[in-house]
Amino acid sequence: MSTNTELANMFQTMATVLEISGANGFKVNANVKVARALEDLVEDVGTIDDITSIQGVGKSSAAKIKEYLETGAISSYNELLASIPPGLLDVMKVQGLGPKTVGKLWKEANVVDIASLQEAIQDGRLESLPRMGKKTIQNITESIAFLATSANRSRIGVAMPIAETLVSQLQQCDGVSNISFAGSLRRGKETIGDIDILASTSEPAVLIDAFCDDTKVEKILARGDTKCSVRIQAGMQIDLRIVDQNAFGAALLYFTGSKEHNIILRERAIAKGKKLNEYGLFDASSNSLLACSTEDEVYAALETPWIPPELREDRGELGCTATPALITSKDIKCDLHCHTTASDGHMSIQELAQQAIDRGFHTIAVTDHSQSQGQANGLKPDRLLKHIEAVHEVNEQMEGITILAGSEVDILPDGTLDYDDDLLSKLDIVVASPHAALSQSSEDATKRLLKAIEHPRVDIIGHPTGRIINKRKGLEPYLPTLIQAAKEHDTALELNANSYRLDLRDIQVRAACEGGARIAINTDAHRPEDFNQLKYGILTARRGWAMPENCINCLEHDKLHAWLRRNC
Ligand code: DGT
Ligand code: CA
Ligand code: CA
Ligand code: ZN
Repeated sequence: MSTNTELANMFQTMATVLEISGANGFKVNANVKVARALEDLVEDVGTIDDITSIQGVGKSSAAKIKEYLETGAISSYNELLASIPPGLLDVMKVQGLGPKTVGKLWKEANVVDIASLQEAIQDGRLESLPRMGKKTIQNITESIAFLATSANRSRIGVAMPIAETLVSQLQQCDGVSNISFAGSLRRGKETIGDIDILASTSEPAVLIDAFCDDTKVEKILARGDTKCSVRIQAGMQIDLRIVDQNAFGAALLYFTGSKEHNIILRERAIAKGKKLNEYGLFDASSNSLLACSTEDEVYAALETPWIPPELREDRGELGCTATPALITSKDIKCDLHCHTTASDGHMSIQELAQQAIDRGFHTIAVTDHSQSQGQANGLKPDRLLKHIEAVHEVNEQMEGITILAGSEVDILPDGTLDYDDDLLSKLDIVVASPHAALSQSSEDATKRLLKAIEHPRVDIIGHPTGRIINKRKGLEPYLPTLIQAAKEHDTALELNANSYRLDLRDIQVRAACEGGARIAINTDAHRPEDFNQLKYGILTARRGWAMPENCINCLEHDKLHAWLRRNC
């Protein structure tokens, strides 16, 4: 974490603690402002001479920042944190509980942590408080359960860059012949418990030193000759294992998992008079090592096609007679859900189009937010009409790309859309997404999404459930009904590639593809770097067994544009 981010988090925490304690709004806001200013700062705060010159940072905050830069701590931060029960910050993570409510729960119902919150729910203390209806308490209960299942797992978007950087650094160490990450990360799961790295080297000591001395390492948990575990600043654990070069394939297979996939493979080995473990594949009678320097060799020796890591979940993959031809990043030829500065994006239409050209896309869709998204600067009808014109103008000017004038139109809670049909018919593409009322009942959610799927002007349902990984459960519609309707009306269901969303999720993607509905893999880019999130969408699509023919972003230019006109 950068110093700027660390400090920003501390100021945000101070604001939260102050608000929980009932401090006046002015003090709270001052800290929030400093946190924002630090987050937006381009240069490292440590290189700035006069900290008060940063917009939004007053004298007393500047003194705190200085104290941190000099001593690594802020005494008033520690005092403030000590002024409330430490467990209250966990209570803050419960969806729907803001600092003011948490303060009330603390002072009026003796809630000091998640456990006492649960007690207060059970013994009825919570219900006796004002504004704590049955529905609210039900939501709190569900959110606590959700938090428990997501505890200590990092989003793949956090874990992947850490692992990729580390692997490419360690690769440079003398003697390393093979190195790869394994585990759930290699399988492309949406959340990662810990990062597993596997290597073969003639100089184990060099590699282990480099691993343990890495600047990101906060604590060495275990350090042996062939196995090390560390915890890094981001709070994640990383395991490094050094294995024999001749058995790298078997080790990679073992440590990629999943455990359930491995169990079936081991049974298959036994049935063939062999023995499979992390050290290799052996002949059961002679105990001699069989060829297993690559995974391919191990699978081949078990008369099984190589299974892509994303499928290794014991979901039928070991019944395959050939390696499934899953979708890859190279198959993606367009992005159909992106934002510009017209709503809450940070790119102009030109910049967005240039990003698409740089990525070799034939088409890019400009889909800014619709009018009810006030906080995202959603477009009122008159602004949308002008925006459509502006997009078409840029499309005329720029060579080598088709730019679609679209919209990400809100699906309102009752399933109606945020623009009227006349306006919708002026758009080249419509992505309809739910943003509000995301805790409505399953039944209502199904009706709501169904109505949007059936709408002749809708091309894609954007992030269909609205879930946010580790934060918000989102809608829980009855999927088979939606998939059937999506197939009938040829409306695509999005797999939003942003690693906070990955919505639809892997098993839902699989159900959609098997049910004959088409998916759309879009980045929902707001900034240039968001396009790099595509890989998480691809990993999730592969986990959902998606092939290029299941995805509209794989269509060639003319086929895509014919599809967009299918209801005209
Ligand atoms: P995670 O870290 O919770 O996201 O999930 P994984 O799958 O990375 O699990 P992890 O880190 O505990 O272990 C990495 C791999 O090592 C796992 O996918 C399969 C293999 N493995 C670990 N323990 C066992 C075991 O007891 N039996 C078998 N067959 N494989 C194991
Ligand atoms: Ca792992
Ligand atoms: Ca592990
Ligand atoms: Zn969007």
